[in-house]
Amino acid sequence: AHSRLRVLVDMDGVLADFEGGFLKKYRARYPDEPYISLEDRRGFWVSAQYGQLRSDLCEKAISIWESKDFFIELEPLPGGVEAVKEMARMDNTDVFICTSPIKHYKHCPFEKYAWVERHLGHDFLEQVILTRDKTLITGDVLIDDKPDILGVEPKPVWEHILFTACHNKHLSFQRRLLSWSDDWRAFLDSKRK
Ligand code: BVP
Repeated sequence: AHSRLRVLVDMDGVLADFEGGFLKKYRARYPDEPYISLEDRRGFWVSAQYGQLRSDLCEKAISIWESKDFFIELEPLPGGVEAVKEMARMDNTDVFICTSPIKHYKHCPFEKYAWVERHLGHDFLEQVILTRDKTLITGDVLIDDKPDILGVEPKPVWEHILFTACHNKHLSFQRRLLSWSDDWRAFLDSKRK
């Protein structure tokens, strides 16, 4: 007997280009302020690295993703939408988009649903999980660019595979997906029972 494989896919930095979208809008809004090139990004939190550059830049960075239309206008990362659609068509496979909204809730949760509808279709809204604590969600695999995924559950069910992003490429990590051109199908097959 075989059981179904449940795949959890993160949104920002995995399906949607948060870092590229942030830098473009930050530079447009604050053309005279210093910025951090994607090559120089370190650490998951954009706000923390901007705050280290100059303390007032932390809140300037935050103002970008708290603005209307930030999340809906993020460009899809290459191959991500196609990969998720293919996963959803695979036998014995359930795919969910598992994403943490920011606490400034005026635009972000709405725009995350709108992004999924725009790029994956209305029916895919059934697969969206918004949570600030991914350790509570059960699944076989979590594809996410954040290196440390912590929450109240000390032993999450899923295996985390790190999706490579500008901020995490220098870290050593057990399992990685270098991009959506990498062999995600083989990784999923290795998890099937
Ligand atoms: O909604 C995104 C953006 C936000 O955190 C969420 C990360 O969600 P996951 O990718 O883990 O699902 N976010 C917030 C800050 C700073 C807040 Br203060 C940041 O620097 N980077 C970031 O992604």
